[in-house]
Amino acid sequence: MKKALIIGAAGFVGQYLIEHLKSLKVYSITVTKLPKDNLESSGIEVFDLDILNQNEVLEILTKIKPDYIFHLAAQSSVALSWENPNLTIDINVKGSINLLNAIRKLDYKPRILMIGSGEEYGYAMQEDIPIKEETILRPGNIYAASKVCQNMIGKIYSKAYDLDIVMVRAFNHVGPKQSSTFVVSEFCRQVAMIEKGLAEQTIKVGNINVRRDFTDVRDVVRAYELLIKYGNSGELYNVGSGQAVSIKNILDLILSKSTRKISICVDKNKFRPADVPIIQADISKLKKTINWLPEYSIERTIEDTLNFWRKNV
Ligand code: A2R
Repeated sequence: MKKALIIGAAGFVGQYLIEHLKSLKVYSITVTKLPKDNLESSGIEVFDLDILNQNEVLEILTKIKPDYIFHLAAQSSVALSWENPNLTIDINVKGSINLLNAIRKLDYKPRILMIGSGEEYGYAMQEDIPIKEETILRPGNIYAASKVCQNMIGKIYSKAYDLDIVMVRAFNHVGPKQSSTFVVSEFCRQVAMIEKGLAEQTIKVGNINVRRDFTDVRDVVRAYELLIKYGNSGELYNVGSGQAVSIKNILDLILSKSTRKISICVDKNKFRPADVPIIQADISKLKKTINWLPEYSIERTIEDTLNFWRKNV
């Protein structure tokens, strides 16, 4: 049985990855979470770990000796990255360096999957859409810049120290249980509140003209498990649906599933200092390497996310 370690497992993706690995029945699973986080899951070993603590990182790796490490720990919010750039750089860049330095000290080579972001491409040229892995990076926010840096360091460490690293640029992922700091989850939450009579029948939106590439989190974790097994060492893969949908289209879809008539109100406070107009992945490299395609339609994802909030507001 392979030993899988998930770092940052209490987050959105981590919880789905745990369930996916369990369902495959070929892994012994260890996960880490921050002390303040809750993580309920039977049949797995759970440790507290702040990735900023270099000694703790080495201790856990030495103890577990994982074959595979899924590095999910991050400050993952673009909005928060504007408010707190230092924290974003600390966790995403310094945290990743702590992990890679600890791996260098081991007497064997685990394989690590490092998760970057489609945001790294930023202001891609029209002719670069859909975006291939080798496209020039033009990050448009602090979170994106931190992930560019993380993946560059991953590439450098893999070459310089011969570490077994596979890197990902994950485009927007969505699904039930996602924090409402992310747009699709927030719209579903607002609709669920309205349906329960807990909010006015108006939904507040920011810039809904931008187009993004959305993938269901359950498809994303399937891709991660295949990539850690079959991805090429030192290489980077886009993980997305390959389609770009406007936030407005998503909102229309959510509203069409609501039992109430809801109006839209543009709230300038929800606009970001800068917004990239379109992000869409070219996923041919991913498809060729792991023979993967998304299985969840955007309609299904929205329905499940809306139902999650209907039960949880
Ligand atoms: O801040 P929290 O309590 O949500 O904890 C997050 C955790 N985390 C840390 N773990 C260890 N040491 C730290 N210093 C530290 N700071 C934060 O990482 C959270 O539980 C987890 C990241 O999960 P999410 O924010 O829910 O991100 P998600 O959507 O699961 O994305 C996974 C990866 C990230 O690298 C994203 O940047 C990328 O996929 O899109």
